[in-house]
Amino acid sequence: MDKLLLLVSALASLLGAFAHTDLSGKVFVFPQESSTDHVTLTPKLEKPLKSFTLCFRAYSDLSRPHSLFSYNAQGKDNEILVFKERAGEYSLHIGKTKVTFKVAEVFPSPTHICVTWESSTGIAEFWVNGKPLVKKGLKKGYSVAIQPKIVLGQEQDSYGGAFDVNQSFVGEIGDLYMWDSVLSAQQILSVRHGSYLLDPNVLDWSALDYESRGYVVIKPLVWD
Ligand SMILES: *[C@@H]1O[C@H](CO)[C@@H](O)[C@H](O)[C@H]1NC(C)=O
Ligand SMILES: [Ca+2]
Repeated sequence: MDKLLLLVSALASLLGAFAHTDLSGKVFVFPQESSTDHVTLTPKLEKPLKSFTLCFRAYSDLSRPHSLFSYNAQGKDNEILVFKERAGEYSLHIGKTKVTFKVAEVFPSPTHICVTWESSTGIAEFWVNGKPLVKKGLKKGYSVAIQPKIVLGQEQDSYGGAFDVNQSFVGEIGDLYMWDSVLSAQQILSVRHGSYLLDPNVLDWSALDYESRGYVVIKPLVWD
């Protein structure tokens, strides 16, 4: 009996460690500024990324610069970084190179963001609330390294750490999905309206493998 209990609890903790959680209709709330509170996401990635689409919703009233999505590979800072510089200005970093995107926006307001990039042309698209911003180009021919640390809530300057309180995220993030391809305009609009029929094969909010540290709370999504 004791052995059985032991086995059951060992199995349960194993399942717990590898659990995929369905966070549909929920957000991570980062309620307080810190240099520690964050969530680490584990993606499904087997080969370097030659293209990707990343979509998520964010709601924050921070007016200072802050990180929205920080993807570092071993020895490679800002392999992918989605960053908000100020109201109306976002930046995308790939392989440490940066481009900026400007948008007329009401601040603060809930935003749905999609970012796409393809190595073959280097073209990056940035969509805010279903509106495509002016395309930019960076890192043509590059491949994004795998085995990343993907962090929400903080901006990494090392592999999984070296956070800066002044770049931390305070607010709510949800509906985060990532594909290893560039979605079409029509697909991006359908994602914005909550259709995730297109299998998000890198990160899937409805089957999320994550670990949270510090003051991070899961709550229902009450805005969109
Ligand atoms: C963060 O910003 C504050 C106010 O500007 C400044 O005093 C502080 O040194 C900064 N902290 C870090 C770690 O950069
Ligand atoms: Ca960084």
